[in-house]
Amino acid sequence: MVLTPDFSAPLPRLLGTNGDDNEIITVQQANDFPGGILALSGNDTINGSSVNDLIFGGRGEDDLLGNDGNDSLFGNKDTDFLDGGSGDDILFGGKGTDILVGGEGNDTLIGDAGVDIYQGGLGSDVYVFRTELAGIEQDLGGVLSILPGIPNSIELPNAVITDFNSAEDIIGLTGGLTKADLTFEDFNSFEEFGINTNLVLPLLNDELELLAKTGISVQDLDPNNDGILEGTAIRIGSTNQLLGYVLNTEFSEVAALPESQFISVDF
Ligand SMILES: [Ca+2]
Ligand SMILES: [Ca+2]
Ligand SMILES: [Ca+2]
Repeated sequence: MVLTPDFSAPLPRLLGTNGDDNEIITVQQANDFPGGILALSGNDTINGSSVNDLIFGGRGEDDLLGNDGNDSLFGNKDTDFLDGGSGDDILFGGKGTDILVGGEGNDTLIGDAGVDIYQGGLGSDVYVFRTELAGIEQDLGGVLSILPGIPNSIELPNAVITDFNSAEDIIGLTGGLTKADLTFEDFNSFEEFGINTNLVLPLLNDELELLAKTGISVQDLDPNNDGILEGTAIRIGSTNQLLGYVLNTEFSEVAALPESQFISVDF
């Protein structure tokens, strides 16, 4: 488990192995290798330095921690946990279900395919919805027998925002959409899925372990512990496709945000 310098790229970088890498980046490594750290395959845990880090998790289930500094973290494929720490960080979840935690500072959280969980923390954070991935349906036929009452299929949110602060947080939209293209309505998980989440949670051990690691608690998601997730559903008006959920907000509060809190993002 060692990082290998690679001077063949335009900017010098450090390569991990195709196994599980567990590395703590030094300030000198971060400064000497502006091309960043590529952890390659494997389930990697990479701890950034106290200065600005650029870290790519590669394939596998990766934990990338930026710590201090303005960091850019890329989870790449599979289920990843990205934590920017303090500073103004940019987190790219990549494909797969990812949990993105911004921490202190003004962070930008960007998912991809798969349901992404966003927690921006303190600061004015930008939560990006990928409009081109709206309205994806998940067939629930396989679990119908153990959870009677649930629908045959559900529409997956592109992202779930867990800690939206309407005083300073921002919704980022790809594809040139603006606030005028969106609709806002109440979201209630019991009405949507026909089941109390307390009944589902025991079936989600892996997901709960991942949540525990990120510092997001079930209490954060469901503050009054009634087994029902509530908030705002944001849809694309013209197609009625679901973009995502903003938990623990009133839809009227999100709908009343000024247009300046919805920005177009491109990357
Ligand atoms: Ca690796
Ligand atoms: Ca940071
Ligand atoms: Ca933040």
